[in-house]
Amino acid sequence: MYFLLILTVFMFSLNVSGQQDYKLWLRYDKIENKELLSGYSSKIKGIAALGNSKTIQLATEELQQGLSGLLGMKIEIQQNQNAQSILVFGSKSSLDEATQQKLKKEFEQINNEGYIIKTIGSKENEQIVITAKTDVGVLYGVFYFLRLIQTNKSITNINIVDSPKINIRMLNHWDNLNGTVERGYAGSSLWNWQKLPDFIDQRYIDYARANASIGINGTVLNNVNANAIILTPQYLEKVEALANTFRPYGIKVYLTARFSAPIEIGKLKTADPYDADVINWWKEKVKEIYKRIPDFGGFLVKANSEGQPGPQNYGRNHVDGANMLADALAPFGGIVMWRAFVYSEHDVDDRAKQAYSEFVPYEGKFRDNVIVQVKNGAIDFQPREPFHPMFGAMPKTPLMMEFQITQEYLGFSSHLVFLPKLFQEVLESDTYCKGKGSTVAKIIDGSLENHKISGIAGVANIGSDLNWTGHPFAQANWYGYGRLAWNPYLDSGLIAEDWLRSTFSNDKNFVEPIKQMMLNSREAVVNYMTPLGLHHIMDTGHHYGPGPWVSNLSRPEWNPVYYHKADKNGIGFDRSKSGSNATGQYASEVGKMFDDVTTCPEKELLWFHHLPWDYKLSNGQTLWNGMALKYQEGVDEVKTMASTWDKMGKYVDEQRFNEVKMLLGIQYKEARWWRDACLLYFQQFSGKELPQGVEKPTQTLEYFQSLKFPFAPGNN
Ligand code: BDP
Repeated sequence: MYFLLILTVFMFSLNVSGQQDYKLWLRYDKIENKELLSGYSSKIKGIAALGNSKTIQLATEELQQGLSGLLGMKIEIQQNQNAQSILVFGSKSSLDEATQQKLKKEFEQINNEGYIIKTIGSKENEQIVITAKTDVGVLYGVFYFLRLIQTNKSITNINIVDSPKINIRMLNHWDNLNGTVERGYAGSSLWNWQKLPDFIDQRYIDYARANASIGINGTVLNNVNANAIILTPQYLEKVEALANTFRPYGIKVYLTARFSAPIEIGKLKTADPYDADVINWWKEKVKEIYKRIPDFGGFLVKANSEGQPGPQNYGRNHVDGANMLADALAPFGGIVMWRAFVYSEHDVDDRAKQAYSEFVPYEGKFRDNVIVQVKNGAIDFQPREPFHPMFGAMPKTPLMMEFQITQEYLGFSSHLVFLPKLFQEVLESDTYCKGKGSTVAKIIDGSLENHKISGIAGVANIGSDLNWTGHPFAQANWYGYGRLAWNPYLDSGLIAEDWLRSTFSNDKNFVEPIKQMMLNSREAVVNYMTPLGLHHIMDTGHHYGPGPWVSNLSRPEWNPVYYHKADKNGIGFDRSKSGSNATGQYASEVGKMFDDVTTCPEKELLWFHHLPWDYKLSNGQTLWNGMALKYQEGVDEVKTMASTWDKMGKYVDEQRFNEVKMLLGIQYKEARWWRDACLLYFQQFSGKELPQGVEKPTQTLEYFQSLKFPFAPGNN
């Protein structure tokens, strides 16, 4: 009996502890503020659910579960639209004529995924209607409505008309068929290929629901370094099962296509995109996929990049490859997302210039259903990169942004870094391609050139960890990415606040300091890893920790020394006119600004310029002193983050409080590691003492250089 009791208590606590993180931002805890609570309750006496599709059923369950939790009372569902003080929801065609008429103007303003949330009726007979042109639009509206209550916003005389600004809002999973995740730091892949198609893990449903709640509508299931086996019938059956699971949540499935698949699984001798058998093989393959998955999204392709096969193996080019696949997909409405992440060890030109040099000449040559996927940054997802020069350089070609949500270069899942701040900086960058105001956001949402398709991709940070993302705060990066994919003009502060209120607490004394902590976290990581425009100085292979000294890799542009170019005379990569002239790839207003050392923003200084150690920064410090102080500033910020968090115990459950506390401890340790290792290494060239205010390194350079991490995660 005694044993049983202990066991039950233990199991309960295990269960609860697992759930704290697992629920993400969809917690629906009861509203604490009594006044607010009674206000909400008086407006929602019941729910009328109109329609009976699977999606409407899900929306109904979500509303019932959400409101029951938030309001602490059971909410009845009815099918009748005409009762009093109820929340009515359903798509346009399910509403009565009169309501449809009342919302005519609003319906004209939304697209197929948009929604309307509006208070209608007289004071005595008030109703809130959540509606849309499609059932998925209704589901998005339901999540939005729940968020309003979760974050304690008013629902009085509500009038919201909202549509996503980007069509394709996508997660890219770099998941391998063996269950590992390339650059994944949250456990293994969510997809259990072994048990699919017969076993549908609850995790898949929870994943789809979480994505729908932030408007994500596409998922690429497998790694860009693709395995052709995913395209065999054996695996397509499993993909189909996932597609069926995700469909009611408005999520389409996409796959990466290995260019050499016709050889590897098709038994052809070639994968030449001009070969008739190859063309036919892809046509048949696509037909086979659509037979199983009628709403299949299309292919994502990494070709002739980092050793992946591609059209160039046959003397063809990216357009040839992309268009061949596009032609196979076009009859079914599928698209090709062709990645522009290319650089070659045989090209002696600056790596930062290579994607532009290779792709811009293809302007206007891709089929209508091809979208070119451009990484954030011409190098590779660094803590800070200037916006990619391809944005603004190919007006006729829809370009898709690829952000990295998984923290390959930002401390894996042990560092708290709020990425929407980084994303916002990039989205707001002005390319000047059509004069002032031609921001990256306007290019990727298609508004600048009126493109028919527009897209955004985020390399997922999700895995099998109980908390999904490894770090409780990394959930905010998944969440924030989704919110920005829906509306790339959102402010990251607002996103942080919504996330905190939904995930932790609405208490101002918690929200304000922790929001600030999140917003500062991006600059902190830049400072303790790569201040003043430094980049790509992490250790190689696994990318864990600092490695500015690495110089022995076969490809020059894989070595950190290629990027910082530190020597006795100074540090930085000269990409100005006198150097690689990467600045020449930007519109002249932008190029000129970067080119001139006096107008180049200091945060990008060493990205574009090689400068002497005693170069004077705007604050009067020498470059060496200023750089060292920036490293220290980064470390200090992490210390501040940790002490801010330490005061939050009363607002957060013990489990999550302790997790974040321990992780901030790791981050502080690793921030010091970065500072010490980089400064000791660069000091060999500067020959100067560390300035006052910078802590003495805890170890020698030799010690840092001797560290090895053979089992660092994500490097399979
Ligand atoms: C680099 C990653 C590598 C990816 C590659 C890509 O280190 O694992 O395969 O990008 O995006 O950042 O293709």
